[in-house]
Amino acid sequence: MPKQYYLTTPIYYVNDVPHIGHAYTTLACDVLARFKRLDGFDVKFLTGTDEHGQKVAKSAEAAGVDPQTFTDRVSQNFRDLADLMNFSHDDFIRTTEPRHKKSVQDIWTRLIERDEIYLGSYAGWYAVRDEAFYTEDELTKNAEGKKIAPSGAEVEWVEEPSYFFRLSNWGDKLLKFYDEQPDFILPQTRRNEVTSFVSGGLQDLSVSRTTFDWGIPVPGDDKHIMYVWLDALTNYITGVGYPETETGEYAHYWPADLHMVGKDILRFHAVYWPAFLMAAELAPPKRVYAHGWWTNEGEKISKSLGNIIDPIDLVNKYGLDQVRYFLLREMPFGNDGDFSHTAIVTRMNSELANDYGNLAQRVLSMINKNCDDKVPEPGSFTSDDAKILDFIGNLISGVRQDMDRQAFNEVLEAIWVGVRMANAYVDHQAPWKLKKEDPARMATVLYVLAETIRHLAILTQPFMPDSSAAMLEQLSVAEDARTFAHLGPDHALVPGTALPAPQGVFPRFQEDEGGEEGA
Ligand code: ME8
Repeated sequence: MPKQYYLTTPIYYVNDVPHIGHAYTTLACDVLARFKRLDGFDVKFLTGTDEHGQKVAKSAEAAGVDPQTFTDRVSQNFRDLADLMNFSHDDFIRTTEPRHKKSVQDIWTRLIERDEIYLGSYAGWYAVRDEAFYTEDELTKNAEGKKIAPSGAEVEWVEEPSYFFRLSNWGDKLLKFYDEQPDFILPQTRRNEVTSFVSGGLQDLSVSRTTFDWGIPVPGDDKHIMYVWLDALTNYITGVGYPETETGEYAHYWPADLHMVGKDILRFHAVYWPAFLMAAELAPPKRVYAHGWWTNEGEKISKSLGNIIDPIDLVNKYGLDQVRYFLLREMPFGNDGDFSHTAIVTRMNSELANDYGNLAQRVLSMINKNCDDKVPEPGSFTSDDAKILDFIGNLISGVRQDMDRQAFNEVLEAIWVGVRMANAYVDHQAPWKLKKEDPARMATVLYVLAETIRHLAILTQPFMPDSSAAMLEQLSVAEDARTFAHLGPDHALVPGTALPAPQGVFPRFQEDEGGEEGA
């Protein structure tokens, strides 16, 4: 039986068009989902949109349309982005769907039944931008003298009847839980942030609002709608068929293996969400990974600065797999990083076009010209041949460990050690010289290289699905022979197999023409 792996992205607010930050989080999940599928796991990958709350209601009002029409439109932009980026999610959830309303009302009822929610009234600060409550001592003032939250969002005073979740009861249990599951919050630095917040003492959390109505009504008291974060977080169990827990997808996939989020929303995922679940007597997820923040040429990305990076523009300019590669290669996952034109062009041209693309192009052209368009027949392997074949055949074990820590940049770095080793091997063996001197040895060298490229292309599939497929097609590797179970010598290329005409896969970016040049 394959082992299951359930991973999720945040569900994005439909107040705005998608930008590079949204594409980044979902890309990381997509790469992980593809990796796990190739590694034999039964994967469920969920993404979607967060459509209720005051922030979305205000955006709809500003756009002059009713919230449902507005959310239908903006949610579609996120699905279009997913198609553009070649994301392989298994489900796209919208919090306005009936299945989700049913799920949220059910978790609410479970919390009421367990006396984890009580009716009171809230008087305090609220930031619509963050959809979050703040205490006075968390606030500072901005240049205009307005009170702001640590995120920079302006706050407003709110006074209304409200239901509260007894979060104050959960501090010790959460600390015990973090202790028992040391990898629950990654990276480790973020874990310390959360534990010190929880150790500082937790207050009960307001979980309903009464001053607007764009949300899911509280069962039995429909003057109240549920706090948008309780609504939104519950999507992760709606996605696996909750409230049905005994059979079906919930029984199969829950608890989730990974909630991938940005560092801005860690507290909601690592404090509130496990507390809600434990209070409802449901299992908490296994891991929350909070990644870092992208800036644009050194500046914070914001609508008001007018420097939003549109993924559509990036893909049109640089190419899809180039963008996918760059985003996960450029910055150590977990850290903040800066997007710049120079950085992406440098990576495209040096690592993709020169190192990897040229390697494949050189080898495949030599095979095409000198080996009758067929996988060459190797003779016996020298120690140099065995060394590279052995290295490349075993890369997966380290890569698998890096992937399980979400160290995407390290995975790529490890694969590129293989790429550089292959380039050094070509230069050293100089097959073009062997053509006259020792054609049998040339065939062996080209075979070793073709086998090396087969491995590299199988390993790069999660990051660059289309380009890797194009490379595997050029080696006539069948579609059902491209999983990680096909790595190693047992599934090696069969000498004599006919190969199609070689084609460049990774073009160089040509600055002067402002576009791409065929390789
Ligand atoms: O917070 N760099 O939705 P949201 C990297 N609806 N990642 C970025 C980024 C940047 N500059 N900007 C945004 C919400 N992100 C809630 C989530 S989940 C139950 C509810 C990514 O539309 C990052 O993943 O504001 C961040 O956490 C997320 O977008 C916030 O998306």
